[in-house]
Amino acid sequence: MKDASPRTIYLKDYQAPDFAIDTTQLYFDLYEDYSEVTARLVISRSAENVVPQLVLDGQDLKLLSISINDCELAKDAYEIGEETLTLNFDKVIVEGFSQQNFILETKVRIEPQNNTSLEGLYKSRTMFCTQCEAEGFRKITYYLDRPDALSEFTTRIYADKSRYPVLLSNGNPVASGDLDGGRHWAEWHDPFKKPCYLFALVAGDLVAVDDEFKTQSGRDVLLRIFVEEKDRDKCDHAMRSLKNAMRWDEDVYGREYDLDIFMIVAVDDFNMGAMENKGLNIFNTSCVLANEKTTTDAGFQRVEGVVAHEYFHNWSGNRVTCRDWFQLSLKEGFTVFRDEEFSADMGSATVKRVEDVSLLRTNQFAEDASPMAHPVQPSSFIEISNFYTLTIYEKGAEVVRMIRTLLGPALFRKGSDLYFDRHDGCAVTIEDFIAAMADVSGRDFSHFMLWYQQAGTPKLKVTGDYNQTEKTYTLKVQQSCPATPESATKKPFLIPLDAALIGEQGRIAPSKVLEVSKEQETFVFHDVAERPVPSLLRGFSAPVNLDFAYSLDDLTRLMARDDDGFCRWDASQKMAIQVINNVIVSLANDPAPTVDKRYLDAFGEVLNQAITSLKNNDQTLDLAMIALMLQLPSEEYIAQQHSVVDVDSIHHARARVKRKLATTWYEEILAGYEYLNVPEIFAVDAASIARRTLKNTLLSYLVTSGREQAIDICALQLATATNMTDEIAALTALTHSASRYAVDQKGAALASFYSKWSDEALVVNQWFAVQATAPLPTTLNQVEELMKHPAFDANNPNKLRALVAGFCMRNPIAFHERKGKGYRFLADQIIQLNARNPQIAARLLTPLTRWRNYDEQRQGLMREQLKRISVTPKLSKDVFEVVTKSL
Ligand code: B3K
Ligand code: ZN
Repeated sequence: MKDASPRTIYLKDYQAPDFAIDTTQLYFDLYEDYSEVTARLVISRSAENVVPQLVLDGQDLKLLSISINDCELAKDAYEIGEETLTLNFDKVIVEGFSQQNFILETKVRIEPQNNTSLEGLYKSRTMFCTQCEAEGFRKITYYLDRPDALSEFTTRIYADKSRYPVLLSNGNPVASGDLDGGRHWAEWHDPFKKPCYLFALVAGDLVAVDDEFKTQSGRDVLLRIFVEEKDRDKCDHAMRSLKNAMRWDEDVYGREYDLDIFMIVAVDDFNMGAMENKGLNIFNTSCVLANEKTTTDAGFQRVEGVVAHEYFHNWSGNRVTCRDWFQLSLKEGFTVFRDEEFSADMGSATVKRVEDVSLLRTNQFAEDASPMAHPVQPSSFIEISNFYTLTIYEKGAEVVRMIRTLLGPALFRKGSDLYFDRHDGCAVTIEDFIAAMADVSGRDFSHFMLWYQQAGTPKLKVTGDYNQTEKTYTLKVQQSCPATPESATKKPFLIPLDAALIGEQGRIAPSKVLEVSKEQETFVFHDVAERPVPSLLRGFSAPVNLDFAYSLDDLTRLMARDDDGFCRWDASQKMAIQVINNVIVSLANDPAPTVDKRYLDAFGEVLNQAITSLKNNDQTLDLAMIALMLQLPSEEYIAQQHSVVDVDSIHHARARVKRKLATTWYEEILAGYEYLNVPEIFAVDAASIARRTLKNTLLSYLVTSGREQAIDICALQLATATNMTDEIAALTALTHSASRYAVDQKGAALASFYSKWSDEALVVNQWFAVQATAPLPTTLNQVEELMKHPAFDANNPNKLRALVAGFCMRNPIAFHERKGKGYRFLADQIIQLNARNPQIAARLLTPLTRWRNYDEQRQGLMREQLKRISVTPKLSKDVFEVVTKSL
């Protein structure tokens, strides 16, 4: 349990450490009911003239011995606090001792087998593993647990040989050997200095899948993915992704791998996706294992993206690291930007952009509008674990993307080269990154820095005016930004607004990046031959809310004629939102409102275009884009457009529009489905994924029609699917359907799916998630029942994410049930998790922090649960911070 009286940490208080740990030698003695860690640290003073003390971090450690220069210390020479070990040099009586340079050795006892926080050294099933970022190393040994303390690590691990034949740590293997009593040992040395958050250790019974990579300078690197024997057949995709990422980073950023070995280990119990420990990445199984039978296309893409992300950290994060945790986005924003671009290059770039923007607009914009809003470079925090957010990651990536837009790709690359060269081996700040970009371009970034310092999503209100006689088109742009916790008033941002004009037949002028820097600005386009529709924020050139009063006719034109794929898709979404919003308004006094025909027609046009191209076997049409344009915006995204979220109306209006589309175009949807539902050799390339995405989008519409024929088709797909994408799509459509005919079949379908896949934990998680996200009144009961299922494990974050987060974060209509049962359920879970796994507990709180978005009754019910959580005894820092900031 962490500190009982949480303290706020401020960026402005940053001070460089007084000491450096030049080398770190670690000895781990691993046993079943305890483990011992000996740390031998060569320490030198790096600052003069300060108090004769050294304060090390440490938490939940039992100190067994402590010595300086190999002399045991007297009791009064050190002091053990709740989270610290303080050495009082004045009391150190050791011959020849100097504060300038000495060796500190400590030995501590810890209990990894009882560590359910999954931070520090812990056990995942039968294996020992670690997670140290951000501040988990202090649960392993006394240390300077801060990212600006870089040290050279040597690690020796002792363990039982039969249970733990594989012993791993960072860097290169040095030596190993056998011991009496069935034990053995291995030693690793990492030649690159690193902060302790990048330390890793693994001990387990694992098999390795091996490959190799030749770097651009001709060095051979051994690549090893360690998994349990049963998962040996699920490593190929991660390995291929890793090699692609290594090649890509050489080609696009000139970055080469630096050790002789690169390892990935898959573990079941992990708080997030994966961790970039130097040379020894530790992965959540969900982000590394993949094969067609058990993994959906989204799963394959996630593996590719996360493998690349962690690999890219070797430079953006490890070789050049963060000075302090306020700089987290320095490594995360930049690395997300890098992995997004990598995935775009590996598959369909437009689809990738649409997916990334969807995530950002749906979830990061919501965070920015919530009590947890914070700048990309926060100025304070209580618990850093709470700041691994969409703002740090996804908005951080958008900010880097804007820099590239402003500089152009060539200068951006020069800037990144300079950044890596200038700061290699150092712990630096976001300002250092920007300085490199400024130095190569001569551009002044002082105004741009507001993107790092001000939270909140700017709003761009744009109007357009065509002057027929002058042949000019004038855009008036006005920017504003809502207040956020750290500042009520905002200075105007520097916003790159990529814009073009679309005529009846297509783009009528080259696109250009307008730099909006003031509250109000006007831009004039000349020689505009016809009245255009503006294509704005092309490629989503800035993370802002765009407000332009497009008519349905304007949007139809953009959908058909815009040459920017993102804007084409966005037009389809804007159109759907207008239509759904109209239905919401009409629903108040008409139980069966009509759906605007222009939208039905536009949908039919996109659909027919796809059918024609399928019929003619025309490969030029991007079927993935078609699928995305046919999908309605999520309830969560629609909710964003409302100042008071009416969960029920949004759900019913959206469902109504979907049903109307499904019945209006039933025959066409069926025809499209049949063209696509043919036996194919499974592949995970962009074209194959596109075909499956479109097919399953169409299946979802078919089932929405409620027709028995459609449900039979769905059941047949479920029974005969040869890959998990098709199988889970059919299971989802069937399980989420409210039609009687489907309801009668779903029990058997779910039972047979479970018995088929009960040995595959990751598939069982999907089975949990499908049930938790069913938008039905019975779902909460179902979720409560499933929590008693033998396959559920409340200590496993993946299971919690599937069931609890699935229900509370991805099922608005069921979670926000009027009486507040969903809120109470969530609070119960958080109160229990608070003690066991504070990080996950705090993360699960997110939906309750958004209480201000709802009607008064729901607000009251949500706050009641927040208050209940806030008075829980021994509240962790993690939960404390989120609850108090949101109440
Ligand atoms: N850097 C890690 C995240 C660590 C989270 C610690 N609570 C994974 C990543 O972003 O690559
Ligand atoms: Zn990362």
